[in-house]
Amino acid sequence: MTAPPIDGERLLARMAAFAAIGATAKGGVNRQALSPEDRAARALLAGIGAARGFSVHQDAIANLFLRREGRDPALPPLVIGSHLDSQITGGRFDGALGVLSALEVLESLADAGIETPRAVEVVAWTNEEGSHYQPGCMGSMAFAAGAVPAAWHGLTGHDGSRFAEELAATLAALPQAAIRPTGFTVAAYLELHIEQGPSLERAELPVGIVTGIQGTRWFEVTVEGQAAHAGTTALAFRRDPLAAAVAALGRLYGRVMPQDEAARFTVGRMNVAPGVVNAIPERVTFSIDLRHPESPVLDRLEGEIAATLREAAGAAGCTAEMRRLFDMPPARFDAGLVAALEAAAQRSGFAFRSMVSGAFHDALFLARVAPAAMIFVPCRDGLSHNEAEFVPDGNVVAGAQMLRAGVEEILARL
Ligand code: HGY
Ligand code: MN
Ligand code: MN
Repeated sequence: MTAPPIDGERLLARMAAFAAIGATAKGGVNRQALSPEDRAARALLAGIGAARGFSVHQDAIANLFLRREGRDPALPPLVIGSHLDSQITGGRFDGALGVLSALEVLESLADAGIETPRAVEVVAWTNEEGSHYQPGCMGSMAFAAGAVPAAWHGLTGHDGSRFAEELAATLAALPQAAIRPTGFTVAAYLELHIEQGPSLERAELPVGIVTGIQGTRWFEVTVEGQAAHAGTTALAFRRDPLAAAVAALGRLYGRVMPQDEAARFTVGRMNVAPGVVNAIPERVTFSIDLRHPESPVLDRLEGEIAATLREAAGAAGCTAEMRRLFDMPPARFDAGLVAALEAAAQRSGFAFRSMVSGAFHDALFLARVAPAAMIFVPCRDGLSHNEAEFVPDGNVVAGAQMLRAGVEEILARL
C-alpha cells in the first residue's frame, strides 16, 4: 500500500474549524471534557466522518471512533488518534492536532481509494486532560480496563457539575454513534501530539519518536488548623494552616526539583477556607502533580513530601493529610512500533530524535492492552497548557505526513 500524500490545506482548515469551538480571547481554547464545547467538537468530528462514509461509534465513557473498513473485517483495527478536550486555558493544538491528523490520514486513504489490509480507526478519547473532572485519561483508562469505574459516577467537576449527568448528555448528543463495548482488541495504537517541551524546536527537528512516558502522580493535600480572629490572635495562639503550607512548600520547592533535574513538582490549584480577609484560615487544600521517569524515585519523593507536610503542620499546631488521586507508572512503548516509525521517518526523509514524554498521554493506557507508540512535533518555545501554544503550519502538515507514513509502515508489518 502506498498511501497518498495528505491534503495539508484541508488539515489546516480543520484545525481552524476546531479551534473556533471553545475559542478564548487570547487565541487558545476552553473545551473541557463533557462540556457543551466538547460536545460541539465531537459532533463536528462525527459529522465529517459520517459524510466520508466512516462508521461512527462511541462507548460507555463516550470515547468516539470513526472506522474505515479494510480488506479483512475480522482483523483487529489499527487505531490512531488523541483527545479533543482541553485545559481551561488550553492551546488549540494539544490533542486536537492528533485527532485531526488521524482524520486527515483516513481521508487521504479514502480519497485514493486505497484498501488497507485491516480497518483503521480514528479515536477521540474522553477527558485526557483531567481539568474538568479528575483523573485525566479517563477514556483511555476505562478502555484499557474494559469498564468505567463505578466510583467515577459520583464525581463532581471543579464547577460543581456532575460527571454522570454530563457523560449522559454527551452520549445522548450523538444518537447516530453506534454504542460499542468499552474496550476491544486493538492491533496497534499510534498517537501524534505536540511535544509540549522545547527540545525538538531547539534541535530544529520536525519529528520526535517517543519511546516512553514518565510516571505521574496527583495528590490532594488538606492542612487543617483553627479559624480565629486576625486582629486579636497573637502568634503563640495561632494554628494557621496557610503558614504551615507555605513553610512546607518553601522547603519542597527548594529541594525536589533543584536536587533532581528529572523531577517535576507542581502545585496548580490551592484553596484557602473560609477565605476572608480578617480570619485566620481554618483549612488549606492544594493539588500536587509529581512526575519522574523512575518509579522508585517517585516512591521516595512521595514519602519525603508527606513527611515534610506532616512536620510543618505539626510545628504550626495543624494536621496535614495527603491523598493520592492518580498514579500513572512510567511506560515504555513497543519496540517494534518504534522501529517501524524510525523506518517510516527515514523513508519519508524526516530527521528525528527518540525521546521520552514528560507529559502523560492516552497512549500510556493503550500501551497496557496493545502495542502503542507516539510521534511528536515541535511547538513554539515548547509552550503548552497555555493559550499561546502554537505550531507553525509547516510542522502541522509534516506531522500528519509522518503519521501517514507511520500508518503505512505499521500496516505492512502487522
Ligand atoms: O498533564 C499532562 O501531562 C497531559 O498533558 N494532560
Ligand atoms: Mn494532550
Ligand atoms: Mn494537555
